[in-house]
Amino acid sequence: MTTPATLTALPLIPPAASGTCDTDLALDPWTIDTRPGYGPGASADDTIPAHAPRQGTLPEEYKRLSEAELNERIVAAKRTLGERVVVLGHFYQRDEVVRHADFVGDSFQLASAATQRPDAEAIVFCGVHFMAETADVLSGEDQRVILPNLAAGCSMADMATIEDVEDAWAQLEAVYGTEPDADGLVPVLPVTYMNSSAAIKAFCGHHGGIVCTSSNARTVLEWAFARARRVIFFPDQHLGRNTARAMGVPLEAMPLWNPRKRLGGSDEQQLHDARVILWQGFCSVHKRFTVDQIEQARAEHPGVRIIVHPECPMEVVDAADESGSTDYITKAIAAAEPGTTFGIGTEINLVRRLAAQHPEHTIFCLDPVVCPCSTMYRIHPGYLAWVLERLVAGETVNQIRVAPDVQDGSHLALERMLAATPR
Ligand code: CIZ
Repeated sequence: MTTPATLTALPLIPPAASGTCDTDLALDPWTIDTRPGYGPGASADDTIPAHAPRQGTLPEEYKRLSEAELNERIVAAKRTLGERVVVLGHFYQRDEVVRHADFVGDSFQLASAATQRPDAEAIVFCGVHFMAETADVLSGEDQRVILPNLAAGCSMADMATIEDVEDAWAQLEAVYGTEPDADGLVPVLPVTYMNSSAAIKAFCGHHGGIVCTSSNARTVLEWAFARARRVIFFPDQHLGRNTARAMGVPLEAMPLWNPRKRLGGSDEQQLHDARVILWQGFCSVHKRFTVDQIEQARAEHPGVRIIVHPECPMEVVDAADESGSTDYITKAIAAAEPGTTFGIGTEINLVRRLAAQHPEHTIFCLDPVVCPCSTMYRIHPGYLAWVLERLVAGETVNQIRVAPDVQDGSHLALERMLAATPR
């Protein structure tokens, strides 16, 4: 995790890019707040659940302020609030927002950072909805977690609803029963990626299961296999598949679960043979990376070191030199010999920030088209200025509150993750 003291704003379109995936990226997020989709960027075409939170209107004055004016007002509000507020900025967030963050990191690092500031009354999470929920679960009872734009969801997290997960579980129990086998292993355990709703984390907590991040997915699967014959992995099929395959689980033992089909689309025998049942979710940013892009990068930059995120499809991970979480990518670049050329397969805001922070290397995004995370894009400095100035005025807007029973179950699943150790 880093502190962003020296960040400067970067232009939206880097010079090497060949265009953007969506002309709406030139619009301010409030112009799309009332539209039914996720907004411009990689997940624009995913289906947003009807119950997903929507942002109410942003007061007009914040829409009219220039970037410089917003910047000044955010700095002034933060100065007035002092230690009473902590601002968290995700790696995938735009630079005009990240420059105001007290901590920059991945979702779990940031949720943990919130616990290091028990004095802060308010935690302003410049990330997406599931991250703010995790911060609410881990932070103190009197702390309030604020998401500057409520419409900043996560299309991957939204691909696993609690209703569909409960339905899948009931079907699996009907197939497997609930009794441990002769080795003491239960038939199936639920494992969820951090990128899931608090309700799914709580489901895992209440059913003996666990949470994982992209940094510890292997350790967590080993933990689960020490207790269960098989796991069902929510919601990212790619992280689940890439991790399990690296552990030697054959692809035939990893059926995909389609919540719209009976038994997820498998038959009973396939489910009995399964080791990892993969929920059919995906990240729309990481799905864009291809083997062709990697081949082109190798042709144009001999010696290039290709690192992709494990949310990328399996053939992309196979074609890369390495795969790892945002934390892995950040550390690998920091530790490399000066003069290294990196082709990176993850979200564009992080890649461009790493390129700016490491002029000693050549760093580019494998996707030539600028297509940021459309839900991170929803957090604009206008919303940040608004929530901070409301705090100065003694009002909390956009608070994320996780219900007490969901908090308990999520906490349990997160605690199991923290206690899980590598074999
Ligand atoms: O956990 C996160 O913040 C994400 C989105 C991925 C990662 O690798 O850090």
